Amino acid sequence: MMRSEGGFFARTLSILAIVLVSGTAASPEIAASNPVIEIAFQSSAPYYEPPVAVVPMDTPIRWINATASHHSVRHDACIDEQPCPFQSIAIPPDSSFVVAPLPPGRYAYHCELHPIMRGTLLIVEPSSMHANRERPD
Ligand SMILES: [Cu+2]
Repeated sequence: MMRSEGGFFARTLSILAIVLVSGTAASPEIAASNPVIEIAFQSSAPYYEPPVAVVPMDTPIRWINATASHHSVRHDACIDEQPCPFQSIAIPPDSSFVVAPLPPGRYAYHCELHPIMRGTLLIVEPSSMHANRERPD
């Protein structure tokens, strides 16, 4: 009996430890009620980290430039005369760029200054992050 209670407390403590670690990783300036997906510019491949970001549809996206160069974020459709979901100016070092929440879909984007830099946003409905509702019978 004592041993099983000890096991319970050990498991509870390890769960608390995980919560504390993830809480420390988040910036205290970003309240838990307003999560932001963060993507980092990089000077070498894959250039955007993560290169494919899976984002819940109600979540803003922030690109952070910690490199020594200017970079930008431009949706691929903005090159043509198609609707342009998002496009930044050249983002200086130590600056960031935020896009408001987007409708679900796949958004391929690039850096206007360095066309080799390519990334993708996968905007998903929150339910599809947990369960597959389209499972066939
Ligand atoms: Cu760039």
